[in-house]
Amino acid sequence: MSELASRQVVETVPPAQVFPALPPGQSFQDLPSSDDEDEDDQQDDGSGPDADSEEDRRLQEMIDAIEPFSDQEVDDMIEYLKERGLFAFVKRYVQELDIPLPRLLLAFGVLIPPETTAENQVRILKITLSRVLRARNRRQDINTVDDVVDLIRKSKNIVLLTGAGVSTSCGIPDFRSPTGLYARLKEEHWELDDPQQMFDLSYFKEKPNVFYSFAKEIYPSNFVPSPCHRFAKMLEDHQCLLRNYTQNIDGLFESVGVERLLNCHGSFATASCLRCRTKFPGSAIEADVFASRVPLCPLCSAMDEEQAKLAPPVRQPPAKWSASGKGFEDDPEDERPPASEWEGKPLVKPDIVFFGEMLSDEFDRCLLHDREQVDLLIVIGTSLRVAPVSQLVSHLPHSVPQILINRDPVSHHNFDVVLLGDGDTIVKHLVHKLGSEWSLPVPRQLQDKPVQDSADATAVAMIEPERVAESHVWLYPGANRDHRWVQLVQEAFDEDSEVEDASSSGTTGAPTEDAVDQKHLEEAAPPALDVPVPASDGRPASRPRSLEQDSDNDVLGKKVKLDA
Ligand code: CNA
Repeated sequence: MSELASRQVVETVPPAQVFPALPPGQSFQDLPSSDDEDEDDQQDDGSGPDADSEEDRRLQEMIDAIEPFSDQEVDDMIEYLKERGLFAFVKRYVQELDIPLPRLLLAFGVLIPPETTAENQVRILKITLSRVLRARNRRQDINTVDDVVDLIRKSKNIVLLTGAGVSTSCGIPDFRSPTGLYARLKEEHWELDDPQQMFDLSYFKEKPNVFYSFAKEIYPSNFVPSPCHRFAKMLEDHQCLLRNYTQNIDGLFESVGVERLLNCHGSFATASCLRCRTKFPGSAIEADVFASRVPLCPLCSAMDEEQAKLAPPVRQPPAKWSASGKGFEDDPEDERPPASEWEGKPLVKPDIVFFGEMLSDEFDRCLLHDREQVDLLIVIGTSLRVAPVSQLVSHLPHSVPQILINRDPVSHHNFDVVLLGDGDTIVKHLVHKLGSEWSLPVPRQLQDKPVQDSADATAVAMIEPERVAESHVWLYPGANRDHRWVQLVQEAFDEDSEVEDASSSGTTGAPTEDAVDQKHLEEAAPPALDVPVPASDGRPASRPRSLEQDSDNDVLGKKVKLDA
């Protein structure tokens, strides 16, 4: 049976039980979109400078009414949140210590009007904590390729987070690379306003033919797993893979035998009727996929036919016709033509998660369990732009080392070591450095063919990644070295060394490595919401600072897939 059917149940507390104080029917997942926040924020009350100072006075009064936390207490809270996670934080500070939300929010620099409803307070708390979680600080003690090799060698519970980039060398395009699906869909003039519509549930219901005229390109077939897939299997064989969270739907990790696998976005292994929800094996729609045909549910279709045969022919009672003759007077709905030729048809869709669909609860369960075990995170081949999977990196304890292996930088998150370049080359280089006890398993597709690996071995041994200045960023063949983020790192570290030189001759004022992190975060930071931020003693800053925009506004799974 499929991966979807074989759910692994991990004993842990589901989020709903951690938030009993939530108003009934509410969830931490029904936050407003960033657009809503924008609207709220940008409403101009038409006030001038006088109104501004009046507003400042009002804010000051509100702040004075709240007992402030000390700097140390705020630091401890942030530390607790980043290490123990959002649910543990809420349990401790909201439920056990019973701190009123306005006071807690003020500690994080957010002042809310007294009339804010309980429901909105919870909503704002969730946004605020998520933002704190997203600002991970780099570990300064992990910088080099050798550090990465040491970490792999000694870690017992590695979490892998993988994306489309691990399968591009197998011939399956990713979404966002210059040769990826989005670029192609734009070029090839599909009837799409936006390439994401190809994977949008509402669009699918309206025009399933568009998806099915394309699906064969990503349908798992005779692809051979890449060295990145084999790397996951190697970690599993060495008993140090806690779980591979993959966003991929191509079945290649299964094909190489990885078992500790979570298909976060589902897979083609099964398909379901959108009307009666019957699940079919993926093979049932395979012929349709390759023939670019929309599969319909055989059960519903048979029932429809049966009903059509049994139903007496519809007789239009002339007395009820409208004067215009366009439809029944008492049922204007009948005048509506079907929205599309597919409306009402029992469409079958592969069980891959489209934009607009929930992820399986298993994502939450696994993440809640794994965050307590993980000792190393390796992210390979993903732009980290699809929530909620992209948020996994923020929800693991922040002190756990995080490594990125990718062609392009991921500038909205701080990894400890960034290995940029072709993923296959990088993992082969790491395996080479790990030593003779480690090797990539040969996939069954290659077992009876001469393996290129031995020829590769010499080439791999020769690889010397290039370090970007004295930073934690290393460039391998295939790296997008022209990316602005790489240049920023280079500049910041060049300045750093210049200032070091200068300071040895008496000058001061170096941008530190932190400055790079800050710089690139600012670069990637979306527009801001004006929210008052107090100074650390709880007093307001002269002008409110901002919360960064929360485009994916989720905390822990069970959420629509959004492209940030
Ligand atoms: P993405 O947004 O297209 O990002 C892919 C990332 O991989 C980019 O940052 C590239 O720099 C990087 N990359 C591409 N090729 C390589 C390479 N050879 N070596 C190293 N890095 C490389 O895709 P994401 O995975 O981040 O987005 C998640 C989407 C993509 C999920 O919803 C998937 O279902 C979806 N998707 C999956 C597949 C697949 O299953 N193979 C294919 C296309 C899209």
